[in-house]
Amino acid sequence: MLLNVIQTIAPDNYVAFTFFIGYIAMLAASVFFFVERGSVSDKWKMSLLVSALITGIAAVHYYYMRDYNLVTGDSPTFFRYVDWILTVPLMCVEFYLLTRLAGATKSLLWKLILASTWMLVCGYIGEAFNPGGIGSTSHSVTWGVLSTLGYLYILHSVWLGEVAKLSESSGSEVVKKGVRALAWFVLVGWAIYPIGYMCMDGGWLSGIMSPEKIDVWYNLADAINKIGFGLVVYSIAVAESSKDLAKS
Ligand SMILES: *C/C=C(C)/C=C/C=C(C)/C=C/C1=C(C)CCCC1(C)C
Repeated sequence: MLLNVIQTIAPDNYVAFTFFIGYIAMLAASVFFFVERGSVSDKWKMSLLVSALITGIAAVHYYYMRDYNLVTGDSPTFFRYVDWILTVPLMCVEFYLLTRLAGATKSLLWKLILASTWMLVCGYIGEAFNPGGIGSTSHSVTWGVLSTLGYLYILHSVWLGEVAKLSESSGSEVVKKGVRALAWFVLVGWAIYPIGYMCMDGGWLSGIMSPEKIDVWYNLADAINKIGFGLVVYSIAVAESSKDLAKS
């Protein structure tokens, strides 16, 4: 199976190659986060489980996306969005879990989940249902802007709003620094996606990147945002757990 895949990916096919390597990396990260649940204290196990789920769900999608791309040569837009709609709300769950001890409510969790779902549904309509041969700019821009509203809501919450305030009041330097690091992921790592979106046919930056390059770009973004994000959560969990241990 493995040999077969390597044989069918041409050496200059970076798109298929990054889908392939993305699959392995997500799978490895998932196993790592899952196993490491054993080395943190009970109240942090859930955070690591969610990290493992995020990369695990992505691994399954990467497996399909690689095949889809190899067979059709196209961008697996549908699988990509199915992946995002499952994994991005789980990243919102991570913010909730990190600030729960400082008093985060279920309503905060639902607001973040709703904003991320809105962002992705609008983005999918903008990408997948674009009428007209090479893509209509007004369609792409309208849905892109609507999607961005959801993005801005999350960005605001983690930098200045509820999530930021809760982490400030958590009384833990580790949580404060960790949430700030994750907020950087949302600001910089997540911004890679709307840039990719704008480079598509009909987008404001169309023509800058070929569709194949956009796939490589998205694959890179996913690796940073899913594995990197999970590693930050992991380091918070480990640091907080060692504090718990020192106390007991
Ligand atoms: C693991 C996957 C992640 C973190 C995906 C994040 C996706 C986004 C932040 C997408 C955002 C978009 C906009 C803000 C506007 C244009 C449409 C999107 C969906 C690409």
